[in-house]
Amino acid sequence: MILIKLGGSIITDKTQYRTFRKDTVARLCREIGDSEVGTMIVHGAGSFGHVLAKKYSLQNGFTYYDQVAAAARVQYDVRELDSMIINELLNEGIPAVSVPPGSCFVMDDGKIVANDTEAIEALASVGIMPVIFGDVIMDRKKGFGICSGDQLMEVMCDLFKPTAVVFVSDIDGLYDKDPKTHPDAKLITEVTAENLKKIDSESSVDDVTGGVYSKMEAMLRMSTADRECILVNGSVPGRLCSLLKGEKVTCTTARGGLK
Ligand code: IP8
Repeated sequence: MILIKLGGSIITDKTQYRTFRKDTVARLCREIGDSEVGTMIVHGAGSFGHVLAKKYSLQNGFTYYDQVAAAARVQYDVRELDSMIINELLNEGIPAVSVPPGSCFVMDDGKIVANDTEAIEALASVGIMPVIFGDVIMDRKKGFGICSGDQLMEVMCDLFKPTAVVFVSDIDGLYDKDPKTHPDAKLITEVTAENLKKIDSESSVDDVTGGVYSKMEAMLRMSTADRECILVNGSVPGRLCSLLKGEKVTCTTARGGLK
C-alpha cells in the first residue's frame, strides 16, 4: 500500500479562504484510481483550515474566548473540504470514508495520542479507505490545537506500514530556496539527513504548521532503508499516476531516515 498526502496547496488555493480546486482533485483521484495501486489518503486543510487558524492563533491552544467559535468553524470547514474530496474518490469507484481526527484522537501538548485506532483499522480491513485530514482537535494541555496532515501521515505510517509514502504538492520537489520567490532555486532530487542540514527553504504562503523544510524533516522520519518518501508535483497532469506505477518522474525522494 502507498500512503499519499494530498497537500493543502494542491487541493485548495491557500491564499483564498475556502477555495476548493475541484478539477485538480477530480483529476488526482482519477490518477490514483487509474494507477491500480493500493493507496490510502491523508489530506491537508489548505485555505479551509489555515486562514482562520492563523487569524485566531489556534496553533497556540486555547488562550482567549473568541477562539472557541473559530475552532468550531475550522472543524466545520475542513469537514466540508473532506466531503468534497471523498465525493471525488467515490466518483472514481474508490470506497472512501471520512475519519475526522478529533473523533478518534486527542493531542497532548501538540503530540497526537493515537491509542484508539480500532475504527480506522476495521475500515481498512474490509477494503474501505479511511480518509483522515489536518484539523483542529482537542489537546490535554492546550485545550485544543492544530493536528496537521503531516503528523497524521506519521500515525498512519506506523499503523499501516506502507511500502512508500508520497506527498503531493504544487511544486516539483524540494528546492534549495523557495522557488516561488527565487527564480534561481535548484531542485534537490534526493534528500538525506546529511543534505537537509544545508537547506534553507521557506514557504511563501502563511501556514500555521510550517513550510517545506519541516515537511521534508517529516518525510525523512517516515523514510527507512527500504521505504522512500517522495514529494511530487500534482499540478502536472499524469505525474502522480506515473509515479504510482513505478515510472521515473521529476520529484524529490527522501531516503534513509532522519538520523
Ligand atoms: O494542512 C493543518 O493541516 P495541514 C490543519 O496538513 C489546520 O498542515 C486546521 C490548519
